[in-house]
Amino acid sequence: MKEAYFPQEIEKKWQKIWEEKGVFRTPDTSDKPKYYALSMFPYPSGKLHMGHVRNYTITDVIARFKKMNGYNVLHPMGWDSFGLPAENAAMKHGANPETWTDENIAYMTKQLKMLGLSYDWDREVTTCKPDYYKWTQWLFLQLYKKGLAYKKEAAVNWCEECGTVLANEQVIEGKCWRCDHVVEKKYLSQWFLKITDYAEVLLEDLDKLTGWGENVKTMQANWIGKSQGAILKFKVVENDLEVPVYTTRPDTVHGITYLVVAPEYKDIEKLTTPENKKAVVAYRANARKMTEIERLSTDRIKTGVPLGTHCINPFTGEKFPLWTADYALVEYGTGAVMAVPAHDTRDFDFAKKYNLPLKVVIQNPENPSDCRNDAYTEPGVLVNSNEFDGMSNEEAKKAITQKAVDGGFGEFKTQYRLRDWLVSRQRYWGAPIPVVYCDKCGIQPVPEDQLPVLLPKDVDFSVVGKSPITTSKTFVNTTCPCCGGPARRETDTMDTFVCSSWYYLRYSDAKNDKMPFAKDKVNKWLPVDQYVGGIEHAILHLLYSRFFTKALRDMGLLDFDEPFKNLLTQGMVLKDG
Ligand code: HQ5
Ligand code: ZN
Repeated sequence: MKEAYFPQEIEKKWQKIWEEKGVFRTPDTSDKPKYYALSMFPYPSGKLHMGHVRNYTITDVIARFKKMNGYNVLHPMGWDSFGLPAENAAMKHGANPETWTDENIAYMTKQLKMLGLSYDWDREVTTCKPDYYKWTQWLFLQLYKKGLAYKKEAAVNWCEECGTVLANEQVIEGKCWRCDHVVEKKYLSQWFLKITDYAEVLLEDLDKLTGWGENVKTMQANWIGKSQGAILKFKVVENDLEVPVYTTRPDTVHGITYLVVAPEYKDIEKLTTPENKKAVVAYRANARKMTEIERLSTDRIKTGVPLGTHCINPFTGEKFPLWTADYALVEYGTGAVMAVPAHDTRDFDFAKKYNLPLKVVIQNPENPSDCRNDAYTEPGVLVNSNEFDGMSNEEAKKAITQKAVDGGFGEFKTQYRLRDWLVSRQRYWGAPIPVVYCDKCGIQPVPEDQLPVLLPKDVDFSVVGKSPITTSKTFVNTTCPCCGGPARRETDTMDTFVCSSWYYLRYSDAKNDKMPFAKDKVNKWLPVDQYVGGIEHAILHLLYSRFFTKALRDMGLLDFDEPFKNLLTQGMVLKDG
């Protein structure tokens, strides 16, 4: 039986030889053309999952194939080792997240090596190590200096189970992406990255990504959610306030029969008459308890209450009532919507329920007497719209907005659904946000030569309801880099997705201790020629990384527009699916 294949012997033998000869080490300089094959690096959650094995085998096959075809192949591996999963698991096992993470990395490394995957282990990156997170913090400071990182008080997504806030992208159908707990709204002061500055170019450049599947591009385009519309301003009859609304249907403006503001609308108290106050206050209290998913659900019966005040339609001079209803969301547009029940399904349902009038302004060309039992939302010709009668509604969108511009009561407005990326987390196991607070000087970035801001080790992991980092006796109190007086360190840490937004750049120069990476090396190796990973990151990691690449390009740190030339989303291996 000499020819039999004994994997235990032959694989060990060759893996040892590969390791000794360093056959998978990638030189930075070579006559061969470069090829960068990358897998999404794992969370060191314990043991490799078969899903990892599939993902990493696909990339390994590609890397070996390219190597045999004469390419200088970069095929690295590392660890996405900060974040809630590690901290939660560590707490569950009564361990410290660092020890727990280190043990998992050691175990999973052994497993990856047993699989014989062709990695250049010299370029390994581990995001929870100070030699890596120093640069995550440094990049945060560069974003801060550019005005792309800022702190603001906002209604944010809160997961009680995880004890932290979440980014919009981490809320999946109203629930936490990690633990499935229902997400609530809370008012907190948090750090954001200004991804919205890049909304237009993130959308436009999707066209350049010919090596990506249409599904991922469509998901990103929908998430960015560009819409072309108008802001129209309505004067209030009872006082001198104005209510601006954002609409994508300015062509229907002559059909407005009421106006709705969100229960959280900033001027709502001033817009409520004394007689209506009691009902409005009760309605708002109830809305606060509802989740966004409940509020937007299409099968829920819409509710609302009148405020008692009125607005004037500047196009017709007509007076119509103001209502509050929870189908208007304060974060979208201006927090107020003009209601045109004849041509909007939600408005139609609401108007039916509360006996509000309906005025047809777009005619269905096939059935001119339509619009009695349902909203007509298709294109058509304007009627009951003064000088715009007979115009096609697409044409009218422009003409009507132009009239508002000329009359000083409106403007053209492009809007995006994308919100800024909330990156602060009230948790221990993450890169500390490198800022301090001084009573005299306010928010002060930590000077670059004082990085990294190390995670403290003297913490109590058994605390509930607050971040373990706040229990450190050595961490919080510090001195102000500006005036030298006493100051407090930021105790929030960064979302793990900040760490993974630039790891693929670090592999090009993994040991650099002067910079996150040298410009010539990053320009040589990037973009990634083939990226392989799960579809679950379509609008999380893959959008954040595109944003980071563009922001770093604009800072002059690199010279390419897109990080991942070809993308293969392999789908997830799941227990019961
Ligand atoms: C799979 C499974 C499990 C995993 N660290 C992040 C991450 O998702 C990636 C960062 C770039 C943001 C696949 C998964 C992903 C890879 C690593 N996988 N089936 N880490 N049951 O450990 O296919 O889609 O969860 O591409 O393994 O997954 S991870
Ligand atoms: Zn100071």
